[in-house]
Amino acid sequence: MERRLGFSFLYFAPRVTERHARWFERLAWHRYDGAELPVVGATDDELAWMRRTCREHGLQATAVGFAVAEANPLDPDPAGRARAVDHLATLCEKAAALGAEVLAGPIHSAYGVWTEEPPTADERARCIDVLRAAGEHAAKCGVTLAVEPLNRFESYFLNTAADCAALVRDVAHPHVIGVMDTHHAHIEEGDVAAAIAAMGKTLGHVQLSENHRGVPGRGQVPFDRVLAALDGIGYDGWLVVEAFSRQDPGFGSALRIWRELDDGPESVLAAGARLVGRD
Ligand SMILES: [Mn+2]
Repeated sequence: MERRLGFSFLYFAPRVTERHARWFERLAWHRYDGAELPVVGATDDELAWMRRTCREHGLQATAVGFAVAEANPLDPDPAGRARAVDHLATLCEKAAALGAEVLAGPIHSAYGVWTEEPPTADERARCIDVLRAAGEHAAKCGVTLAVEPLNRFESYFLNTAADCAALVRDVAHPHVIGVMDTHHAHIEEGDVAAAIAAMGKTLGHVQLSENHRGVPGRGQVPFDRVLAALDGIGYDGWLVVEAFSRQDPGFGSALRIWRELDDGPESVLAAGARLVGRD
């Protein structure tokens, strides 16, 4: 099965601008089908430029975003949850402005907000309501919301594939699907292939990322088993290579990348393409 292969521009920066122009050309050269582009801080002009640049190089866009503290889906205050629905609706509009059909990321809870307790049933119920309402906006925009579990050091709310699948089933909206990011899964799952099999049709978006977030294929993630498990469930969504770096030093530090993990962008692009036999 030939699946669409993407590359996350979060490798370069949290904000994609004209200074990243040459990397769109390089993605196309390495036979990627698409670019996963961050939308949270993106202006209308930046979104329009990214869309044009993707089109110029025959690339499709997917969008990546996250929930924020001032618009937290888990907020006990209904006004906060209303802001969360608005925030996710805005992200859907930005994704649509890119021509993206998927908006992926930790949209279930505010990134970097901790209660110092495990998730509660009330928080889960609030999240379900917010995602269902956001799913309506997503449908109007022609976008699907892809909910990404994170490892325990980045989220207390949604860590495992099983919890993600159960959440997606309970949201029960056709425009809300689950994500598997192999970096987080490497920390949280006992068996990544079994986790994929158990997600079944709730799995709608995949990010291929190493345990150390560096060059894919040079770490401990068993990508052959991951791809075979995806075959096993008939997965036909995107495979997005996600690696991080210190190309943008501030963003690298925010993501706790303290050393060089690769030999530069070309090696990461080539390794990502090689994972699926494109290079
Ligand atoms: Mn990810």
